[in-house]
Amino acid sequence: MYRFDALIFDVDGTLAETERDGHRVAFNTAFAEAGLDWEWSPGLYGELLAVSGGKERIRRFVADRGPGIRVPEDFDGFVAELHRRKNVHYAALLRSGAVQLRPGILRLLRQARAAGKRLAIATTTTAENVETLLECSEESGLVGWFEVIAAGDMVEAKKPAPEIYLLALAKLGLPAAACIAVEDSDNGVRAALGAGLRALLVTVSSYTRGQDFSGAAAVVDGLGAAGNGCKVIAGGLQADGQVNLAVLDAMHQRVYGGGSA
Ligand code: XBP
Ligand code: MG
Repeated sequence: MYRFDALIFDVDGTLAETERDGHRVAFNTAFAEAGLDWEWSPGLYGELLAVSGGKERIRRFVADRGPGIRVPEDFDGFVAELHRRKNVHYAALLRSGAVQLRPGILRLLRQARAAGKRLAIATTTTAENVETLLECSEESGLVGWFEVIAAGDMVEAKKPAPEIYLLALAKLGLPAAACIAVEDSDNGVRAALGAGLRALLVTVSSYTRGQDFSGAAAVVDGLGAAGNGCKVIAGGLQADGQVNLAVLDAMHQRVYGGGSA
């Protein structure tokens, strides 16, 4: 009944607010464990998020600190190990319940599944991190709902490059016009648009408020949940407090004017 075939979701900031109380805290724990005196405050972390990808973020931080900073000779190995330990701490945080799915996510996923829509993920983080996040939700077996998980180092260039979305589309075997993408950041918007995904909804997250989402079909402050309705920021959606499949279908129609190819 709806004229699109699949929903493709970003993860960090979109499925859940993972950054401040998840990845950031885990990075700091890994730094302390490695004997480094690095501390990423919530504010500094917001600036560092301009670089997507945890390993890439560490590299940028080191580069920005200039020649004064002492790093081991095997810099690649050092970054890889720090990042591996960060993800061990991140998984523990997820299992402790430090991060929840955003309001309305499960509602929309359940509706999509009931309507036979295909679900995919296109993320900068690792597949393991995605799986742990989904496994920690109240919906058991949620990870199995996603037919495609395009993640992390499966591609050479991370967002804002379009590669991860192109990979998700290739794995789905669908043209961009048959899909709706949901993102939370400017880097994500550029990646999705670069892959031709014009039916693109932005659900702004705590770190991305105020970013430039030009080109997105619509911008909301969330998907909305009972007693916690969403606000439409741009794009004129008739969401009436909650983004559901009918709202997304209307957005898709507006972008493609009736055809889906
Ligand atoms: C999210 C990211 C990720 C996470 C950490 O971007 O940039 O780097 O901060 O993930 P997006 P890793 O939401 O656009 O995918 O440390 O596992 O890379
Ligand atoms: Mg994101």
